[in-house]
Amino acid sequence: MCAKIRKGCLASTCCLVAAVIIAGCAVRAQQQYPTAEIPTTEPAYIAKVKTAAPEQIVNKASIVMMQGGGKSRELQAGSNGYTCLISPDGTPLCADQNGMEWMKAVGGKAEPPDKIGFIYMLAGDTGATNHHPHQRETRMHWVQTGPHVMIVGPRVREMAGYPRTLDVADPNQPYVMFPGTPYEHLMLPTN
Ligand SMILES: [Cu+2]
Repeated sequence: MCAKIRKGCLASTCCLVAAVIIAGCAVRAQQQYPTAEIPTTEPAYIAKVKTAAPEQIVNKASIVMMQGGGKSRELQAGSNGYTCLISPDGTPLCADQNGMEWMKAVGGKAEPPDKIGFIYMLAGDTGATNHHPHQRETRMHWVQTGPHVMIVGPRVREMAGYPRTLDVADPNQPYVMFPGTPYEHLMLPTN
């Protein structure tokens, strides 16, 4: 809708109403991405985690807070097989068991297990360098994605027909992140 209004505004006489709506669009555009902050208090941490997945999933998931030295503390015990947390880059997420194994492999620079995993990131992410997960500081091939889910694991390569370019043309459409690396996975926008 925002793009449509902007187009119409350029094509005709630009009015104050359209300007106000466009300003509103800009605010919403910023809100589709989470901040890099990792809250240090439990209530704030849990509140941010809750933006990662549907309420009924988070309510029955294990919620963990990363501590120093690769340790984590469980803030909520889970019963549905999902684990929710805030990643070191500030992105809140909920992952199934295989999704967690995959993320540990990425974090530990290890080969991911030959499994398929699923991860919710319904708050969007804080951005990534699409050529490699361990070279984020280069800001090369930078891509930031709004609310999405991810299918991860080496077997995702069997899902054909998704763009595999380093520079993502449109992150509002499904695409492959980290193409050609052991960590390539599918990014599927949800709105
Ligand atoms: Cu993601």
